[in-house]
Amino acid sequence: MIINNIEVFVCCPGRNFVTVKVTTSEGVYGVGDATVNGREQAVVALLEEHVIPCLIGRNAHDIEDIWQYLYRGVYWRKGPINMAATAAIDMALWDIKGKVAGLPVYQLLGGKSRKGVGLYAHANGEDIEQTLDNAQKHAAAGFKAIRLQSAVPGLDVTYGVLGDKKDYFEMQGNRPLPPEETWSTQKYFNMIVELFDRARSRLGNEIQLVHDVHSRLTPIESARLGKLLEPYNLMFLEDASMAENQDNYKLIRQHTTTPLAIGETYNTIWDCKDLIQNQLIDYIRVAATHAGGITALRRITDFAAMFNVKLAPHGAPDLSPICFAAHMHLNTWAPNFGVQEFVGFGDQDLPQIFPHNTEIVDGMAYISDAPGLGVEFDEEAAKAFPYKRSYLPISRLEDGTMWNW
Ligand code: GCO
Ligand code: MG
Repeated sequence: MIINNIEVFVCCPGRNFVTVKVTTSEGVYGVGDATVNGREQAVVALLEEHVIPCLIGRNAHDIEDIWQYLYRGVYWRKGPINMAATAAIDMALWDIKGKVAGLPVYQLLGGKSRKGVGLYAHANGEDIEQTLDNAQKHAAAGFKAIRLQSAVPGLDVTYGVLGDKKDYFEMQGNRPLPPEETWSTQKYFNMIVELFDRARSRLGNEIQLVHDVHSRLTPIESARLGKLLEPYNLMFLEDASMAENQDNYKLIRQHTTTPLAIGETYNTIWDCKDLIQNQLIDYIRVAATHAGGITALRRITDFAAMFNVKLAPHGAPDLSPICFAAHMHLNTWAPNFGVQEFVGFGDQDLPQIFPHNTEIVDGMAYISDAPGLGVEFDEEAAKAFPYKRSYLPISRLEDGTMWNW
């Protein structure tokens, strides 16, 4: 089972996706997701020039050794570009191993820990009323957990909000330069408590509520927010603050019992180690694509289990259905699974390029028993959607100071 070819594809069905295909001497192939939003071609260059030449001729079954080769064997370790390249190869190798064994990847990880995977849907709106209308639609469709993001009055755009207040979902494949947005913590605080207060009145106490602060607050502001939201019993508050300095979360934790989640930008177990072992968070939100693939996430998940931290993988639309499939296998196996973020499977272009059989019923996802990852990549269909340079927005305070987007 020798690796004899590795190809990299970039397509843009609304947004850019970087897909890796590893083919073996027996003709069995596997696919992996290497998408880093706004930095797609950097991963392509790394793969083509520096990673792929080292892997041709190796045994495709040596997943762990190849992972170590790409991590330990590289002097310039870690980082999103490097770890996304490693991740895509790793996913493709698990896909191959599953196909050869005739088993879905979750069986190789240890089998099922649950019947299905609980999802949280996104509700957003141009005002609180519209956000809650959308949340009610998700609840009526069976979702038990819902993320609420509402436009901040007085700001032109708000993270996570669609329509006229559009932010990151729309036009993703058509931003040749980064759009600029304004942030005001004061204006945000004037809206956010009312959002959750009215959410509990409208939606009742059964629905789990999630909110993404998207790192806009300082640690003491996050602590205050967590405290203000305690009466509304959130499932978690996500990215309350940046955590390059992991001690930030000590400060937040001292002040609030609102559960905390972080990790979508993390690339290795080292980025989450202090937060997990000091029990400063409740959910770890790493993505298989950005933190080194299935091999790495399995290790992070086991480590997190020792400290009552649950796995809640990132599920934004810039992660391809291949990454979603990798998460489905991890979530189906992980004894300490929490919840999976879910934004739908896109319009018909996406399912046509990445066909799969995951079923969604009543806010739960059920994995298919197809061998490997259970997701395909249709190279021909992808050709109709060529790469377009596109950036995420950047954020500034009202006086023009650069801020965290
Ligand atoms: C989420 C994330 C996304 C990111 C996006 C950036 O919780 O879903 O915060 O919305 O902003 O993935 O590429
Ligand atoms: Mg997030």
